[in-house]
Amino acid sequence: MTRCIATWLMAENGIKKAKDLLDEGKDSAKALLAIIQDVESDERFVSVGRGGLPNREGKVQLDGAFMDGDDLKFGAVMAIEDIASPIEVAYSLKDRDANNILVAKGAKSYALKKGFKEVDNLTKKAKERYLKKCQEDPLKAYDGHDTIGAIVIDEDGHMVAGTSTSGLFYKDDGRVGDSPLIGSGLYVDSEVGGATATGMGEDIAKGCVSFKIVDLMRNGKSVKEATKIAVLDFIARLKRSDIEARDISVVALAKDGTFAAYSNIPNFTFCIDDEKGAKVYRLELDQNGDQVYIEVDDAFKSDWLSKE
Ligand code: SD4
Repeated sequence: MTRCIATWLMAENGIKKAKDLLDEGKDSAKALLAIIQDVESDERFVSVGRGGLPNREGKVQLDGAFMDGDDLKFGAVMAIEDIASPIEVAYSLKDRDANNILVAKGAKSYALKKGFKEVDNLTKKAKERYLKKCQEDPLKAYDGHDTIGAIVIDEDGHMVAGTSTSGLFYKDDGRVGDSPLIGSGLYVDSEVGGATATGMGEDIAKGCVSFKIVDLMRNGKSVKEATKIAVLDFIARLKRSDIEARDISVVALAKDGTFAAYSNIPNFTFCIDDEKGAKVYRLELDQNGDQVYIEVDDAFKSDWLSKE
């Protein structure tokens, strides 16, 4: 059995590529990179990779992380500029004994020394989007940002997880969200399963939500229960401090291939490969707050893709 899951319907094409690679016998890391790089390089997706959402200063600063569930090694880059694929740089860092989280200038100079190409991530469209945003009043940082987060299991039971994002639109220079933080934006352990989050990083990071989901599974909860409990308990905890949780959405994959999603927003979508191929589902909650997955149709997809 092999399986891939990823946040948002933008992952559909990448999931197809990953499934083909897994069917050819390639390992989970190759498949995960295929999912995330497909999104990073597709300029229709304005919140990941090239053409990502600029910060307040008009710079595209990207975050990404890779985690290996067999040995728990990881690599991460934060606020990296002028590099097209943060996930690939993060992946290249994971086997280092030290110095495997790099930020900003240090991350870029490492990447250039490693042979990654310097590119201008502020595409014409990203610049136009930024200039329009500058004229809005009041300026609001939180808008139209979706992170690609993915988890893959290969035929050997080797699990990996990864994330890539430009983070919040119009964020402060140097701001980092949950996505490249191990335990918050992603976590995976091949002995148990993996989870990844998308939404408001400043909230998600307070609860180490991805680690929490894996921990609940480790302690006997099903993947469906774990995602629901982790998100709802965390929202309740924030409420006890008078904090209204902003967007939190998660997907998770157990080592047996079962999967789940949970969210506190409407129309959270995710992609999964099953026996019949890549599928895109929209999450709904029933009257008990339990997850129902509805396959999305082409009209929903084109509507979503046409939104900026
Ligand atoms: C962040 N969690 O930088 C990311 C943004 C995101 O859906 O995932 N948005 O906070």
